Amino acid sequence: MHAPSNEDTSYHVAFDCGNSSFRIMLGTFAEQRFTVEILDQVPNTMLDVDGYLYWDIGAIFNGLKNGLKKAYAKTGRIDTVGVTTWGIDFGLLDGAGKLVANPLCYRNTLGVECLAELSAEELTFNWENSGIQNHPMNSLYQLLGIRKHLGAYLAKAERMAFIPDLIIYLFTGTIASERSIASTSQMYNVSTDTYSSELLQHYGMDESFLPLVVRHGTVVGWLSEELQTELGVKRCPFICTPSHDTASAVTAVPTLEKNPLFISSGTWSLIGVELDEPVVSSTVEKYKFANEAGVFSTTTFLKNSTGLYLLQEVKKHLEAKGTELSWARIAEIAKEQGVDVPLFNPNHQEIFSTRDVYGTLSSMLGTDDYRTILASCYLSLGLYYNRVINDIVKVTGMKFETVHVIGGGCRDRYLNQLTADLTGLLVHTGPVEAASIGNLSVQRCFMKEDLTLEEMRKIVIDSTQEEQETYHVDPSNAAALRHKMMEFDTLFAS
Ligand code: LFR
Repeated sequence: MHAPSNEDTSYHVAFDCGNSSFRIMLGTFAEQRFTVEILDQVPNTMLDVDGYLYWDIGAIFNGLKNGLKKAYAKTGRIDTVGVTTWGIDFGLLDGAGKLVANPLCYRNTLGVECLAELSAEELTFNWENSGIQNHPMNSLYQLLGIRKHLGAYLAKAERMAFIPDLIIYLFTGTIASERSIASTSQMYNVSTDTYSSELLQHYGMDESFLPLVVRHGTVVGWLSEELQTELGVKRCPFICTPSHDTASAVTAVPTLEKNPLFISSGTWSLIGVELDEPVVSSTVEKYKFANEAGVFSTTTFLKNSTGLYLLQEVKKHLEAKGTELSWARIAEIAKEQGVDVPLFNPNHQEIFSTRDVYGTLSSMLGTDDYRTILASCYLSLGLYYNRVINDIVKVTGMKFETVHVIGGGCRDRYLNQLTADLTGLLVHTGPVEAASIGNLSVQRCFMKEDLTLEEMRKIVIDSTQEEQETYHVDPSNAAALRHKMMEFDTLFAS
């Protein structure tokens, strides 16, 4: 065990990288509580090169370096660092350890065609050997798409590193991964907790191409000497944490109940339940759930849904047209419009692949009135949450009283209330910074090797008490919503 420094306070940094921005968070741990501060928030942008979208990893690295420097200047000591990012995407490295190109973004449709060509048997084979639902953006299908369309790019590559692995590599020189991010690739078998040799063999891939998976709580590497000099920051360890943001966020669900039901709400909404074991059955395959790997040995059994991306894109469109709306005003407009609005499936393939979300929504909904479009986005999202929660109940046989909404999206009071009214559940919200707090909690294993998930959640509960809220069902809307639920179901009947 590593002794904490002579004082009782320790300082931890979480790099929390999302699709729309990345943040450098400082977690100060004292008296069994974390105080979390955002030191920097930098917009994350995609680069459009020759029709493909790439992440600007150099800009991310620079922003994170500045943040680390800031944290050190503030505290004079950094005990540990952890990284958490969106899932699926990866960088390719050549034999000399140099990036072949910027990492491609999952919003490219590279995997769509490859997935469409697979037979039903092959799709089942891929599901059974991973426990992850077949989706064109999964790293497996992106790699097949790269092989087909960007062969030269792949020919130079000797290994891959998922985005958080890549970030840790740039800081420490060590390449390693962990189970939560590896599971988003669909090349990891969540039942055996190793990469799937069956899948790799089937698609002619070598395991040495993939980053080695190490255990949560262990040290991945130390800040490189070069960066210690460049940044004037003392040597500090980078800890293996759940580096997929969903897994970090679920670590911070503020409850001690077993199998909590959650919605991790951000650009994406991940609707699921924490389980002790994956469930890889034909029923689950049919309902298209994924058994993503969570913190330690847990499973985050979930469905990926487009989330606040819809509102982000409408907001962006309106800004480009000269209408600036705050988030509070957006929610207010949607609420004013009410629930008598047209509906759409938020996970329609067209919405995933288009670069003009507003235009696509407008033609799907048959209106160009942005107020109606906003209200449709809220209601359709809430209805989708309800549908998925009903499916979770169906396939797991579990019963729930509460759904925990965590992450930035839980600031949206109108969406929280709609979620309560539609699901009939208590909606418990917070923490907003779930991914960072979950990540920081696992970093504490460096100080206390045998820290349990329950102990971490006690820390989270105590650290975030003031921001937690509960929403109760408001029965006044019940009849209108029931009608909308039936209408929504017809969108899925085929
Ligand atoms: C959420 C998330 C989802 C993944 C999507 C794209 O932030 O990580 O789990 O499906 O982003 O990577």
